[in-house]
Parts: sequence; structure tokens; C-alpha cells
Amino acid sequence: MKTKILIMLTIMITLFSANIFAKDVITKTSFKVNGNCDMCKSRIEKATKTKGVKSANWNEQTHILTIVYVPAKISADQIKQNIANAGYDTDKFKSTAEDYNKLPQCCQYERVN
Ligand SMILES: [Cu+2]
Repeated sequence: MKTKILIMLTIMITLFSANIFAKDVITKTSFKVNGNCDMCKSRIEKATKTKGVKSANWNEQTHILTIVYVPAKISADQIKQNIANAGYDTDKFKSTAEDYNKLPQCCQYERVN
């Protein structure tokens, strides 16, 4: 009897902690974000700074943004949308002409249609 209770308890604790763990699973992904310079870098990285995003690094040479995030809290699409709202085209969402035009002249990267 005592053993059965112990086994049940162990199973419950295991399931419980697995559940907590799942909520904190982090994913790393990379995708292209158009931009030019250092100022773009800080603007792009700032645009990703929301709940669920652990880190973001945009490479000025390759234009590749690498993000580490918690999928249970935010989707990659939502992050891409936030970047597009800041004026930068991603591989999935394009910025509106209005948001793009808000960028300083030097940051208005060449847009590819
Ligand atoms: Cu710039």
C-alpha cells in the first residue's frame, strides 16, 4: 500500500514538473530582416523585446536576426509582425509604406519587391 502511494506520488510529481517545464521551453530561430546600419540593429532588436523573447541579435552584414524565445508565450509570426511595425521587412511580413517612411533617411534600406 505504501509503495503504491509512493509510486502514484512520483508519477504525479513527474507529470506536474513536466508540465511546468513545457511552458518554459525555449526555441531558437533565425530569419532575414532587411536593414542597413547600427541604428537599424538597435531598432530591430528593440522591436523584438516583448514578453517571451529571451534574446535577439541582428547581424549587420548578413541581415540575419537570431532570436531565442518561448513559443508558449509568443509566436515567431507575432515577433515578425512587431518588427514589420517598426519599419523593417521580414521574410514573412512587410512593413507598411507609412512605417517604413518613419525611418531616418539613412536607415531606409533598399526594398526588394
Ligand atoms: Cu539604419
